[in-house]
Amino acid sequence: MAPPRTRALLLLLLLTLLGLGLVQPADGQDRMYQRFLRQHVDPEGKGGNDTYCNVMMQRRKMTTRQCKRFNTFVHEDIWNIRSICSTTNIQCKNGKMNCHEGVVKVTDCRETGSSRAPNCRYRASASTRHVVIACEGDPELPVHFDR
Ligand code: 5FA
Repeated sequence: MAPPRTRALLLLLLLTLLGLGLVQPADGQDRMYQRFLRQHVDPEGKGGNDTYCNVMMQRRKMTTRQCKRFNTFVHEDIWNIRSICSTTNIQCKNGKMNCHEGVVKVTDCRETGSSRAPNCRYRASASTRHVVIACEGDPELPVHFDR
């Protein structure tokens, strides 16, 4: 067993790394997965029009402090989305290699110029397109919508 001073220093180091976000507790990945589901997954929704974006961006809590500028909702079963995590790794925008590409049905919501929180206003664009998501963990789960 390490002496008390060493243990205190190790604890301090761990807390510093946690604070800097350089290490994540085990449930960090689950939190990111839940955040991904809230922000990007709507299997039942047909989407496609401005009203859908205006309502969903508010309902999914992306308009509280400020209007999120751009957000994509994916209209696919969560298992289809999760299966993208098992395709070939590609590079994410941040340079990491934990991204994966798939083709899915989406509604892209882009904030209009005249929008002010909490009354955020969006233009919708519906398509079936290539998307790139980042996955983490074992089993790998989607944690970030890259592009
Ligand atoms: N993040 C970024 N790249 C990641 C990667 N390769 N693997 C795991 N996590 C990754 O970052 C948004 C969040 O995604 C951060 O918590 C980052 O650590 C993580 P961003 O894309 O750099 O910022 P942004 O302002 O473009 O993203 P947001 O608008 O918040 O949301 P997005 O819809 O773009 O992404 P989201 O699905 O992560 O919310």
